[in-house]
Amino acid sequence: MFIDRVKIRIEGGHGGNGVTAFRREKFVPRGGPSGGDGGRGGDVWMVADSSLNTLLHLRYNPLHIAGRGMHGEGSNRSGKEGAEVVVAVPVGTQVFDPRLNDLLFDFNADGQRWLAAKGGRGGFGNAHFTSSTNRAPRYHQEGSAGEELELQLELKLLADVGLAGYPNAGKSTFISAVSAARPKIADYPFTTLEPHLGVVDLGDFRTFVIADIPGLIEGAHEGHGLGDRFLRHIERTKLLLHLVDMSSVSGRDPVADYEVINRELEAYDPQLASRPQIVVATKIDAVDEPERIERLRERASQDGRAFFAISSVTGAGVRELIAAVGREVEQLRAQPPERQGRQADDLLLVGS
Ligand SMILES: Nc1nc2c(ncn2[C@@H]2O[C@H](COP(=O)(O)OP(=O)(O)OP(=O)(O)O)[C@@H](O)[C@H]2O)c(=O)[nH]1
Ligand SMILES: [Mg+2]
Repeated sequence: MFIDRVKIRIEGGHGGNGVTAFRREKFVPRGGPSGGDGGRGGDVWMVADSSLNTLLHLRYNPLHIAGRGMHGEGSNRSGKEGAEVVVAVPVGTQVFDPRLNDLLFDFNADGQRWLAAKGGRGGFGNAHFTSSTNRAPRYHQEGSAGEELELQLELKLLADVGLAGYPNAGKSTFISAVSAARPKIADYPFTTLEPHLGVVDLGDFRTFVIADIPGLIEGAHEGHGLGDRFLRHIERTKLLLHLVDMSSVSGRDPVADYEVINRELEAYDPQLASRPQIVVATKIDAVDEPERIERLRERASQDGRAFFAISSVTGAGVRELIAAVGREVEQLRAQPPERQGRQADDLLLVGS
């Protein structure tokens, strides 16, 4: 199961109570007030951890309460602070207030920490209230409750490049050929039921991340096929690779496929449709009529889009494509990030 949306509840630790106490010493008839303060409740922190890539661990563990502060003690001893709790989330997690739908925090770098709920204050002990007019206060404060809140977490995979295309277009085969990702590949539509990420290594420590998502079909924006809900995983990509099946046995018209998918992208989010797109003719090892490729090349150039023809099986054209994608990604990364949209009605579960 691939989970990318989860609600958690967090509570800062309760502060410890102050205490009322008086010194008792031999030969000192009336010791002064000596009640210590309660300890602060622990805080709840959230921290981005790049070794995680789902929110699944939180689905089964939605409640996170930091430790209570200890109560104060006599002899002016303060209570110990409550232990903090750290909730680890994948990089790319966004935190929303579920009541107002406000974005509270956006984890976009490994190791980023965010103070999500503060622990409660410890109460003062009676020693704290001693003054010239009240030398023997007989009261103390209770500790206060920590912050309590519900948080909606959403994970959008942070990929640079998104794959779009019909089911069976060869998306998963392509990502397997260029990265260590191993999504299932099969000769039937809707093999991929959940998003996969692959890291492509360009050498010299240069990498980019590709997201393979389930295929789209006509009417996906109305829920046909698996619908368009997986497109949210490529909403934040910088570049789309639009894969189109060229194989003669597919019996499909490449240009019509290309146009249908672009209409679905447009229906989902016009911004996504206007994102830089490279058109990729796939399975060229299985093409009997090369004019199919030429027609798509021409259609792509009408839209001012770069065009590549590849075979993930023989490797033809793959290196050239990856090099071009790498260059484009690096250029796009250098530009300021655009504003990110978000869907209000995202599904709770994504995947099988
Ligand atoms: N001959 C040939 N077959 C390919 C090539 N790439 C993919 N295929 C085959 O096409 C079929 C579909 O490939 P997938 O990679 O699963 O396609 P997909 O786009 O991920 O499909 P969904 O996950 O269903 O959307 C499989 O049988 C692959 O072996 C290629 O370059 N040449
Ligand atoms: Mg697939």
